[in-house]
Amino acid sequence: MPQTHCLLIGAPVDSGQHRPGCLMGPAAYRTAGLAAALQALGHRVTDLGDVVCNPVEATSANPAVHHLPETLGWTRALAEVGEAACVQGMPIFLGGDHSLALGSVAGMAAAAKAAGRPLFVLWLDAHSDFHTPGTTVSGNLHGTPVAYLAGRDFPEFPPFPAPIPPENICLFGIRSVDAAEHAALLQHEIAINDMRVLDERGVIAPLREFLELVEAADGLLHVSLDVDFLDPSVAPAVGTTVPGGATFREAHLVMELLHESRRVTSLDLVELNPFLDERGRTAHLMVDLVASLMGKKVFDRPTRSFRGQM
Ligand code: 4U7
Ligand code: MN
Ligand code: MN
Ligand code: MN
Repeated sequence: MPQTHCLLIGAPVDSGQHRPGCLMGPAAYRTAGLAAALQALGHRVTDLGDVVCNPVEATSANPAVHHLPETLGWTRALAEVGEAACVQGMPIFLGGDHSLALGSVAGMAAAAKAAGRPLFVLWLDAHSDFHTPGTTVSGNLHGTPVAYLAGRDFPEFPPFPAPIPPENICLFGIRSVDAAEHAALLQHEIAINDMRVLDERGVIAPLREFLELVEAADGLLHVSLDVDFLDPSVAPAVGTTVPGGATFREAHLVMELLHESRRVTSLDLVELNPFLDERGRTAHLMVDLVASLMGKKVFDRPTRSFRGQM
């Protein structure tokens, strides 16, 4: 199995929502043994440490929007660090709330553009995160990154480097969509695999359909994993719990299929709030999911003829 150079990028972002704690995420992933888990699979790991945010002064026309200067600062810093990192290997952003993806995906889009390759995004989340700063009611900018990367109206932000065409975006696991997001999603050809679809079809068929598109286009694939993609019964350490999420095995199966595709080039781990965890179980589950994504198998079948091989 070819080795990957994993670049851990700490993004202690807490400004995209109101409940403090996501800033402890990078430390929790390190404590839960993320680097060692990757090294055990034969990968090379470089921990780039935590990124620092310099706020950018700005105001929004929407009075609900809060912490805009911090969010702009993170967006700029993470895009820069991420773009530089993906030349060396696979950036893994350790969040931090989901507003960090405004920067991480911008960095990946800039790099993809420079390389002349199309970028695809798989969004594993309970929420569609399709608000703009103009439509958000909560004012929590962690609910906006998909709209930013799709090229929607973000007057307060730097223009997105290379807006991602809707057919290159796949929402997976969603079960909470606000009215304004719903109306906007109807105008975009984004693949929406909500939990109703996954109940009916399982995770394999819809995910393979998307991965085939990535393969056919020889694309780069960014995966954004929001802890609330998982059911809160297995992943309690999250501020925005929504019942009816992916089970333990569904989530691992998604990761195993992603590994087999060999297509994933960057990853966000977001929304972990260690302050809400139970003896580190959510942090450990997230580390185990990354291990599955990076090649850990339930049982490593040595040959094709081995009984039980698919
Ligand atoms: B997350 C919400 F109202 N849509 O805008 C909002 F339901 O990154 C939630 O997916 C956003 O966790 C959740 O505040 C953002 C809400
Ligand atoms: Mn999210
Ligand atoms: Mn979410
Ligand atoms: Mn959340």
